This record gives sequence, C-alpha cells and structure tokens, in this order.
Amino acid sequence: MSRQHPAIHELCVNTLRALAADMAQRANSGHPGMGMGAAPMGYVLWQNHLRHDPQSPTWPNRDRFVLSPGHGSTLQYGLMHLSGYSDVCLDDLKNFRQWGSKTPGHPEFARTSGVEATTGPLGQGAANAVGMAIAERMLAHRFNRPNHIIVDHFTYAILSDGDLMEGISAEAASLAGQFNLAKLICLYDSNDVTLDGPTSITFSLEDVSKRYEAYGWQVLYVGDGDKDFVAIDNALQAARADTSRPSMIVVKTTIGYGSPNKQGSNASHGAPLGEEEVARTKKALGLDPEVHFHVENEVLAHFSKGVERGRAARVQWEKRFASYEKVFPELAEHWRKAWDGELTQNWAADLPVFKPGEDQPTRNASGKTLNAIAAKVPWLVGGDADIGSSTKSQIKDGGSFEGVHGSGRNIHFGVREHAMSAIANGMAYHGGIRPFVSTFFTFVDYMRPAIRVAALAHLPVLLIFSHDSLAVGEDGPTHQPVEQLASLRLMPNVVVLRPADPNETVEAWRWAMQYTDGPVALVTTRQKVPVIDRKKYANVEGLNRGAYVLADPPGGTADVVVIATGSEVSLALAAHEQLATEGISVRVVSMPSWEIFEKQPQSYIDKVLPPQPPRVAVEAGVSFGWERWVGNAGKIVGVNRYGVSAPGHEVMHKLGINVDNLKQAIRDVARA
Ligand SMILES: Cc1ncc(C[n+]2csc(CCOP(=O)(O)OP(=O)(O)O)c2C)c(N)n1
Repeated sequence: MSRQHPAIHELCVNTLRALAADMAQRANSGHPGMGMGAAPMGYVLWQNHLRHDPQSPTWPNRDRFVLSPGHGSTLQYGLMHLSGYSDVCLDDLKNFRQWGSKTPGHPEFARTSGVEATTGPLGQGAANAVGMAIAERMLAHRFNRPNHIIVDHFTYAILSDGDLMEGISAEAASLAGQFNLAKLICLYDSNDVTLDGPTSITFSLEDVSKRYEAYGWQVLYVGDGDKDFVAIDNALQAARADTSRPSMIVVKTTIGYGSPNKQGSNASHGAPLGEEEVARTKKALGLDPEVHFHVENEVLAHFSKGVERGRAARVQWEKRFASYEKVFPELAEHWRKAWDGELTQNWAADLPVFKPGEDQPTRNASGKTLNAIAAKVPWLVGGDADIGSSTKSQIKDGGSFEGVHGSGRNIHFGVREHAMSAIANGMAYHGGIRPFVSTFFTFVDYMRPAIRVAALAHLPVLLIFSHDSLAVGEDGPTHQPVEQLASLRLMPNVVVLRPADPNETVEAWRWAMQYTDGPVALVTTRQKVPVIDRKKYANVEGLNRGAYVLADPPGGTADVVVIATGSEVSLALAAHEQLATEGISVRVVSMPSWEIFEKQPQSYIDKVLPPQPPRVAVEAGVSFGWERWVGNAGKIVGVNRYGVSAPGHEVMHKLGINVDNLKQAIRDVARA
C-alpha cells in the first residue's frame, strides 16, 4: 500500500461513502451505513489484492468476493462501478432497488454480472465463501500439475456482526478450520451496531476473535478500520501469507462513517440519511455537498490500477492455460466439460437396472446409481451431515476430502446441515463442480434457508434425502417426516422427486443430472420397496414427465384414478389388482414429481388425469396440496399428524397408509 499518496486513498474511500449515501437517498430506501463504514476495507481489498477483471467477470481462476451482509450492497455496487463493471454504470447506481435494475436491494447472482453470490439472509454468504474455498482446493487437486498451476485463487468475504451472530457462520467457520482452508480470508466489519441498536444489547460477551482462534483460524486485528488503510493492507498480506489456516481479519469500523449526526448509530443502518444529512456528510468528508453520484476522474484512474492487476493476472492465466492445454489435452477437455456442466457421452452407460424381485430401499438404489455416475463424472462431488452410510450417498473409493491439497470426493460436513447446504451453494456458485449433499429427510428443515437461496439463484445442487416417511419407524416422530414433502413443494424452483421403486430412482438420477436450473431434492426410502415389473406395467421413462400412467384396467376405462408417490405406489398397485376382483377398475398414476408434471403440455396432463373419473391420492405425508390434483370430488389418503415410535410397517398401517384404507377411499369415490 503506497504511503506516499494518502490523499487518493481517502478520496477513493470517501467517493464510495458518498455513493452509498446517494444511492440510498435516491432510492429512498436501503442501508447506507455499512457501505460507508466498510468502504476502507472494500477499497483496500479490491485495489490491492482481489484479482478480478470486469472485462471478463467469469474467468475461472479469479479471486472470489462475497459480501455476506448483502444489505450493504451499496458498497459492492460502488466498488463494481469504480472498477468498470458494465452492469453497474452510473445510471444503475441511480436505479438502485428499482424494478428491472441491475442493482437490486441485495446482491443477486446472475442478475448482475460480477456478483458472485446472492446474499441478504445473514450468514449464508459466510458459508458460501467456505464452499468456494473448498471448490478451489478440489479443482486445484484435480487439475494442477507440477509447473502447470491453473487453480490457485483466494476467496474473500466481508462479514458483519449479524453474520457472526447467525449459527450457520459458526458451523461453516468450524469446518473451514477443520479443512485448513488457507485461501479463505474473511474481513469482519466490526462496527458494534446492528439493526435495532448497539451490540451491547445482544453480542457483547462473546469474543469472536477467540472463537475463531479456537476454530483453528489465524485471527488478525485492525484497530482503526475507518482510516488506517495501511493496517488493513498489512493484515490482508499476512492473511495471504498464512498457507495453513483460514484467516479472519477483525476490522473495527464506524457504521455510517462521515455522517455527523448518524455515524456510529443504528440510525445509519437501514434508512437513507436524509437529504440534509447527506449534504452534511459530504461536507465532512471534504466533498461537494451540491453534487450527487459524483466520481472524480482521478478516482477512476486510480481504480483502473487495481483492475489492471486483475486483468494482467487473467491474461497470464490464459497463457498458462494455453500451454496446459497443449501438455494435458485430456485434462483440459475434462476442465471444459466440468465448467460447462456438459455430461460425457457415456456418463449413463453403467446405470443399474433392477429386476423384479430385487426389492430394496430406494436409498440403496440411489447409492448404486450415484456411484455409477460418479465413476463417469469426476466433477460430481459432495457429502453428508454425518449420515452418509445411512443415506447411501458416499462415493466408494472417492476418499475423504481434506483441504490442504484438496483430495477426496466425500465431504464430511459433520452434523452441520445448514452450513452443508450453503457450502454446497458456494461450490455451485464457484463452478467446475456439481455438488450434492445428503441427510435424513426430516432434517431438511435445518437446510431450508440455504435451499431457498439455491432455488432463487438457480443453483444446480443435488439434495439427497433418505428416511422419507413414517416408515422410518422406531426413531419416532422426531425422525418421521410428514410435512416435509409439502413444504419443499411450496418453494418455487425446487424440483422434488420421490421415486416409487429402484428403477424410478435410477431414472430420477438420470433426470436430475441433466437438469441444471435449480436444486433437485431426491427423496428416498429407508425401507425396502418392491421393484415394479415393467413388463406388466408402464415403462420407467414416464418419470421424465413427472407423472405417468403406470397401470390401467384391462378394458381401459377406469372407475377411479389413484395417484401415488414413492413407497405408496406399490400400495396403489395392490389396490388396483385387488379391486378388480370387486369389479372396480382403477388406473394407477405414479407421480414422482409435481414440478416436472405441471410443466408438461396440458394435453399430456389431461391424458394422465382426465376430468373423469374421480381421483384418490395416497402419500405418507400431510394431505396439504393434494386437493389440487384430486379436486373436490376426490379423496386424499395422507397423514395429518406426527408419527409414533414403533416398527415402521406398524406405524404406516395404524396411521392409515395401508391397502385396506386406500381401497376404502377408492370405493367411496367410485360410489359417490
Ligand atoms: C437471517 C437474517 N435475519 C435478519 C435479517 C434482517 N437484518 C438485516 S441487517 C440486520 C442487522 C445487521 O447488523 P449487521 O450485520 O451488524 O450490519 P450493520 O448494522 O453493520 O449494517 C438484520 C437483523 C437478515 N437480513 N437476515
């Protein structure tokens, strides 16, 4: 950091502060305080360390930057604007938080080129950054060769008091320490203020530095983060120099720095300063109070030096990659495929096929399928929250991930479901990797905030769940999901797949691997289910349409259509056969995925579910939502209560998920 020209540093930082105040003022909403207070650390990081190139925002070996307190987006947009990102020109700053703008209230991945992660729900970004750092290590291990280093970047994140209060950041930091993720560097904007007031009322006893030291991080301290740019720079250098641990730089700052009446208080946190206060602030910062959204040419010229460093790094990397490509053409081809998410031609060549009689839990079928795919798709990696042996989500011979070199394809997340899910998001943001994560279905509730972000950021994360119903049995109601299917189906852009049998499980994996527009939840059983005889019943390819006619009565006209998912499909088939002897003819529709089915042409939907006859739905979960498919004339066999600790088949039977109950519902609607 140049000590000779402090004035230009100050001018750059104050320009960022004024832009933050102007953006919130113009929008009449937003959070100016953090953008103003964290401007020095943002400036020093972007100017002296971050290797990025606004002309090529997605070059693979760029450093990653995550602004975990997304409410401080004024800082991110200011930095992007001064660096020359075409998506963040001056008009975009003026359109902050407006309909269709590239500068939404909180940073949104894929909306604004150069934004690496959707942040806003506090804590998520902290875990995303850990995922990015894991991805970097994994790709480094897979692709780097002696004298041919093509992956070696840092992941930087700014965190706030709010981020550090959220449990997810603790889970993620603990893992980052465990994995020695030395290329992860966090800057903590420690301003002792949150939304409602000073942290003395919420966060004063905890010693964050000691906590991070205990996690195995290097902890550095900057006492005056408002003015001591050299200290911030020195800390960043020390962080980069530590090759054995992640680093946390605690930077003491003043929220709303520069505002005479609001700095240091939550008054500057989440509301515009007010026109007069903005003017007073600019005056205090030595800027012209009359002009808004003003950037001196020398600021742009100075910022271009930081950008030039990143551009040079990118150009140099491209040269390195060109020579890598010559020496390792096959690896380079793999690299391209991994980044494009392009599946090799034979990726599905060895998928298992299960014969009738090979009854097994769908979790087992899932594990076999995962392994068949993993053998062909090396960028499929993931892990579990300490129950991979139960969810059958381990890649055999894949090794356990360790972060020093990045070897191993199985990430042992430990009992940290929330961080696991957000870390997988970070890996997906990073690129070059297709991540999966896994746990018992009932614990999806511990992952929901991260799944929601994955859905809205369109991240292709695979969520593998087992133990999907009351049939979990003896572990009891805490472990028996009932409302989880309905609650996941509620979330826009989450595809839920609950396969009926082992072969539908294979097909579900085949579908999921080819889908990259958002998270897919694969929901499997703990208990054995029969392999459906496809000679007798319809082909499994019907899964690709979300729902399909599995069985029709011999004559073709049904008295009732039964719709079932997962393990209940075999109950529906039993009812179909048994009721035939009573003269009631039943069509069975297997509906592994609502979301895929509802996207089919109406003609197909009407063919599978014609307006007549009436319908019955059966699923071992709450009936909520099934009205949509069965209509007013239909019936739903579901479970609108929590389960019981007892053998699984008994719980299912006694709570109504049995053939007799289903047959009775069918008779009822047939006669109505
Ligand atoms: C999970 C979550 N809970 C609550 C909020 C609402 N919220 C936004 S900012 C904030 C307080 C943030 O304080 P801090 O992180 O220290 O930011 P600063 O005051 O420094 O801007 C809260 C509670 C949120 N964005 N995410």
